[in-house]
Amino acid sequence: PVPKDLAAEKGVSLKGGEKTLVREDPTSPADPDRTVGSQDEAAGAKVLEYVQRLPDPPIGNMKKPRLVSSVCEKLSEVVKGYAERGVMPVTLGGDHSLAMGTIAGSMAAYPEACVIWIDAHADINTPLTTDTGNLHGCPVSFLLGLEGTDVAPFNGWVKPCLKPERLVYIGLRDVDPAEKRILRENNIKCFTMHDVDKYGIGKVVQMALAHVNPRGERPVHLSFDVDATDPSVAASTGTPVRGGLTFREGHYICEAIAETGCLVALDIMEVNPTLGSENAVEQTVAVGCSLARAALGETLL
Ligand code: DIR
Ligand code: MN
Ligand code: MN
Ligand code: MN
Repeated sequence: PVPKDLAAEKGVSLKGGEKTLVREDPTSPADPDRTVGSQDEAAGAKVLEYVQRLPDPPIGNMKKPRLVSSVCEKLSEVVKGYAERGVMPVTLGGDHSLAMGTIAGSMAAYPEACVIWIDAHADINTPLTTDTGNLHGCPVSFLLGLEGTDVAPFNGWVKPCLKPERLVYIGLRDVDPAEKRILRENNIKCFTMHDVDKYGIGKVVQMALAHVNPRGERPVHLSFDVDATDPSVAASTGTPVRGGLTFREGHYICEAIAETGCLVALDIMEVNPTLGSENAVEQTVAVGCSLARAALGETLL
């Protein structure tokens, strides 16, 4: 369950309901709502299976736009459903384009939420600026509603839901020229690896939180791309970049956010078990799980 004070403050209620936030464990057999998520997930799996079989030629530069859009739309509904019930959605992925869905879902349940994006990359290309056409390089631009993002199939469901001042990055070290321009023009706060070296991770996280959540009253969505960590820490990922966060720096970020008591949603992204040696896969999966546990407060006393 999300922190009680946050949940109570939002006063979220179930659809059509007199019932307010479920604070107990919603997976308990006594809870009549326990199947809601799994029904959604089953439907989501069917959507994925169906859409994967459809031809999905590029639209402009975007690769697999229909597949990505359908999966993210379904995911946003599942995440929103959990968040509205006061349960913390933890999404383990997977392509970071999925954050379009998870953050859309979080923002629907908690419009005042802020986003902390941990990544080697800014993932803020638009359909007009992307060179690779990979949508995992673009999710942030859709959430912000930047120029060029009002395109099918995404404009069928993604609405601009995130303000640039509610977003902060940590770990950046591979940002495209067009992305740098977008970050500058929108005045988005970024802590690169240079800043981590300069200030240390403790100060960086403190400054990042002071930027997006100065009074500690906003719900926090943490979107953690494992490629933010160094390839020696998490190698089985699609676009590794040397010079990343250490194992401890990655965990420190998660712990410090857990400590705020404001975390309402978590993504651990870009763990790809089809890449790298068996050892690399085992280590990357273990690191992903460990980061998730740290964000949920496991390592705090
Ligand atoms: C590059 C790489 N900026 C792109 N981005 C990655 O494809 O748009 N993002 N790898 O995760
Ligand atoms: Mn990413
Ligand atoms: Mn990345
Ligand atoms: Mn990526």
